[in-house]
Amino acid sequence: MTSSAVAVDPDTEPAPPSAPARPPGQADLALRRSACRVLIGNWTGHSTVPSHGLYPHQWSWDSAFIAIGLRHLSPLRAQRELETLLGAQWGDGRVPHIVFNRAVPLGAYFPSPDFWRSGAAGAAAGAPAALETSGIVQPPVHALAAWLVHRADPASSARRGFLARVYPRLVAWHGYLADRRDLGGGGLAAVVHPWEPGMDNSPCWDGPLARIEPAAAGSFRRADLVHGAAADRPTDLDYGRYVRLAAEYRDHGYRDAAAPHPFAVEDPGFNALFVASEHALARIAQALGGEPDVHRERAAALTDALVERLWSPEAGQFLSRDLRADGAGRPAGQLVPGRSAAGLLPLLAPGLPPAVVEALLETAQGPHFGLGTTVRLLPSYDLRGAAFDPHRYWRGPAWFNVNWLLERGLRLHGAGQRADALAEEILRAAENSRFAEYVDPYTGAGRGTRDFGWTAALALDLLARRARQAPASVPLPAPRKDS
Ligand code: 2M8
Repeated sequence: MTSSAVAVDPDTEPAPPSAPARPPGQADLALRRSACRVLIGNWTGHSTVPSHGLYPHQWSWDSAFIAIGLRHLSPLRAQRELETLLGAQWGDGRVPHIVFNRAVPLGAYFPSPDFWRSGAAGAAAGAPAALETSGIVQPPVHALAAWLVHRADPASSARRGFLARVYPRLVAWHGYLADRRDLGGGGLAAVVHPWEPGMDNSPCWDGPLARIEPAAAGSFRRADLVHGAAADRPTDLDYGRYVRLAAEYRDHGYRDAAAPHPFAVEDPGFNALFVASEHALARIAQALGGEPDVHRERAAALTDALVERLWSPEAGQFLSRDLRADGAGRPAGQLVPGRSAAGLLPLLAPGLPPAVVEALLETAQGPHFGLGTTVRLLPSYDLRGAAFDPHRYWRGPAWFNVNWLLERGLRLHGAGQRADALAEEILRAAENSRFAEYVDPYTGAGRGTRDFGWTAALALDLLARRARQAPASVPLPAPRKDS
């Protein structure tokens, strides 16, 4: 595939208020209203739940995506969404993947606060005593979200000192990832639980997970099956392994230097978001009159490490690196052969070598991902992979956040027409599926829970982009003489 337009940096596009606006059509207005209804319904007073049933607390990367959409509805709420999350940051800089809402009954979600025991078990790592959180993390989308939220309403952001308050916390968060999570010593952040890269049940984790002794089936009670179909959700065996890994980390005080981390993987999606957010931190530093170069340098070093450690010229995409031996004779430090959509997300990095960009664009449209050819939306896993399943959670379905990120990456690297087409499909699927958690990549049919937070938020964001973009490509009707 060749790039279809001049590269556009989505972060330097005109801020919404100064951009030319097309009056949105009736269909866009209706979709916008529905998306706003979801975001208003999922708001709890200080943050937004992904879904009241399946995920009734605050999730880390969900909140970042939600803030990106919420900024079009209420910039103030979007700021508070991120402030609430960052208010639960630990002393060592980690931003926990769940911030629990004490008003929600304990049994509503598993693993619940009494499993994580953050205040007691995480004391040495600086877990806040007054809040209940998990002890693992999720991808660092937050600085990118903070920058986009600021740009939606720079005046209220400045008045509230939003950037000045979140900047040191975001710096500490990135510092945690760079200093404590570089378990491979090659300059990338490693994830230590399959929930950390956010693509929990990816077939890429099957190998690294196989060496984990699962927690006994009767030792925990899943809450997810009350809300989701068993055929769509992870198996009990996988859950047993998730529980074992989290319990072991907890029992080592969530201290990365002490925990054995039998699951330790460098994920290209996680690190691509680290790069994008480090670039956003540079912009935030500049806006605050501070020093952006340190962030630019880290972004460049991370980009180099991504290419050096995770690029596979044979696959034409990035792969994960398993930092541990598999117990069946495979040594530590091997690339995991499975093709996850995470391996295309480094398109979010502006400084990639052109040959890598070209190969990624080809792979996205080729037989493994079928973008613009066999599927409507980018699947989460290789269409040709033996483990591909269009319905089971992260093993093939299309997710709205991943597609939104890809849309952004395509635009960044000059594939504007492909990005426009993808945005249309995202909006169509969001509307037709009632803001589903994920969809069948071939048909767009909704799966998982509905009225899902980031689906509504990112649809709102794309609608706002469409309204800004339209004058360039769609001629406006001539104004009536008398108006
Ligand atoms: C899913 O993960 C949670 C655990 O964190 C779960 O299955 O219970 C994933 O899709 C994850 O990426 C997402 O952040 C979370 C909440 O939407 O749900």
